Amino acid sequence: MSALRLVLGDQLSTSISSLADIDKQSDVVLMVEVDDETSYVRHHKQKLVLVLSAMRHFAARLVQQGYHVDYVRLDSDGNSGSFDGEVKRAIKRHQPITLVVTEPGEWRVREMMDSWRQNLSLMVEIRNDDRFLCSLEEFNEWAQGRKSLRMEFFYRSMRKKTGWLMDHDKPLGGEWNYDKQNRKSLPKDMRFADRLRFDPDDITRDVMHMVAQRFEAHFGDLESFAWATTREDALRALKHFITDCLANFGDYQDAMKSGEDFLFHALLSPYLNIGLLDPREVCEAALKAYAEERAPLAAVEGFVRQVLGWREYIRGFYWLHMPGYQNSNFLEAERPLPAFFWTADTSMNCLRQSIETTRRHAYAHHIQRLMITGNFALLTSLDPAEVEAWYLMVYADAFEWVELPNTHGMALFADGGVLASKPYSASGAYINRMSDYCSGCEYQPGKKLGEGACPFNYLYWNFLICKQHLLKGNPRMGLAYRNLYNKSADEQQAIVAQAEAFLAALDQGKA
Ligand code: FAD
Ligand code: DLZ
Ligand code: SF4
Repeated sequence: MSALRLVLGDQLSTSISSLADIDKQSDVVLMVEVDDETSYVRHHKQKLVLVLSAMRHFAARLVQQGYHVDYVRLDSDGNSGSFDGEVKRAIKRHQPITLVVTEPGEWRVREMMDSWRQNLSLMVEIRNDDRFLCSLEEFNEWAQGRKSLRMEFFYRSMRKKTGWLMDHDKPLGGEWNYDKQNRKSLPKDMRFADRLRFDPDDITRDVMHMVAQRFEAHFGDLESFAWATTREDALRALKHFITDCLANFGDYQDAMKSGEDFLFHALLSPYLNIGLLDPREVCEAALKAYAEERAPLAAVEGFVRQVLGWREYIRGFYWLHMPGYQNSNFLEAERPLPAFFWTADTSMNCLRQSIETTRRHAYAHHIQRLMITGNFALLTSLDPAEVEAWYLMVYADAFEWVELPNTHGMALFADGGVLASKPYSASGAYINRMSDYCSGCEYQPGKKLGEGACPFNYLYWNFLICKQHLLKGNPRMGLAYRNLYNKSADEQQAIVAQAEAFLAALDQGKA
């Protein structure tokens, strides 16, 4: 045999670089289910089902196409439980001349692959992951010499590079970014499309059964699993989003509504991140809808910005700052994660809704992640490492390259502003404006202090007070601090007292 080609659980694309130039006669594709990966964090049950079922479907597809696939299941005899052990066992079985892999999405796996070059007695070829629209070399070049790495400038360079939504060298419609039009609140009588969900087939049901037994104690509902696990179904999900949701995506991107878990969001991140969809085809589908006048410019630009801008930027940013990016703790946050992040047992309705959605679907949309759970973690100084582990566990789309910058940098400002120019902190007024959560809550968003006051209100001001030694000098915090200093000393004292009482109760496990 000539080459062993390892394909990981988030590399499920037939165009993956490790399979380029494969010789179907003499090469073997190795895919392994291993305890290390299923257990390095206690993944949501649905994330486990998604990855393992998609791996099994992908392997079956390769076999159908005539590839020789060596597939090791979690319960296969002799499974060593790690990529390292399984690669070594497969080398013994197949005696290859080379091992070909595509670079992984996480630093810890990259380190392991690098060690194979030293430790394995065969040639190890680690290829670039060219499923992204910006290579790591290009990103590093863009980043070099810049004082700050703001996404907006990266995004503009990617628009120029791809020519997407461009009128020669100018942005189509005259603006680079239609974000200001993306903040509408939902009209009361808004109708939502029935979202396309997928019934589990035999392969998925088998995996669900295994996960129910083996990972019983992991967080999350299992029975409501309805993610696509094949490329064909992921393409159906893309078509459904473009046809039924994209036109409204921009306007209501920041909105939240009780009982509506998905609104007009794409629900495509799990498929993009494990390789069932390609970011280029996803953007091109949106651009086609614009060209055919099925979606307005602001919606299409808003969507392309997320995929071509944010997703590519976050990936380049992760690799630029690893290893060690997670070690900073700029805001000196040390509080343990409250138990209600697992149970949703809290009287704050916005948090309850966001955590219940997460439990039901291994999904919450961006504003729930950033401005509800993330904002709460920021304002209450939750330990970044604990919060990051939570985000990595509970979402079907969570892989460290994308989870860590979003959590550590964007939501928690734990890097002190390397990613974001200021903390995404907000009081109850913002949540009330963007959602209907407050009408179902025992607290009052308009009340700043005293009994029944929304905790986000006094926690917000308390955060500014407690962190002023760290944040006052930030030019983008000027207005917030001017508003704070307009408050009398008595009012500031009352804010701190109520926030301290809340935090003390939180520390005692009261939700
Ligand atoms: P939509 O809102 O419809 O957006 C379309 C696509 O744009 C997404 O599918 C996604 O691929 C991309 N995208 C949008 N925003 C981002 C972003 N900030 N970073 C990277 N890609 C983006 N996304 C993940 O894929 N995995 C994660 O582990 C993850 N963790 C997050 C943690 C926190 C604290 C925050 C604030 C955000 C996180 N995000 C993560 C980004 C974003 O919330 C999700 O990509 C999005 O909610 C996925 O749902 P959707 O497909 O319906 O996205
Ligand atoms: C997330 C995940 C899980 C749960 N299980 C596996 C697995 O058993 N085998 C595998 O190849 N990949 C799995 N993955 C995805 C890996 O964690 C991912 O490939 C690495 O973190 C690198 O990004
Ligand atoms: Fe959340 Fe405050 Fe609104 Fe309750 S009142 S839902 S705690 S923002």
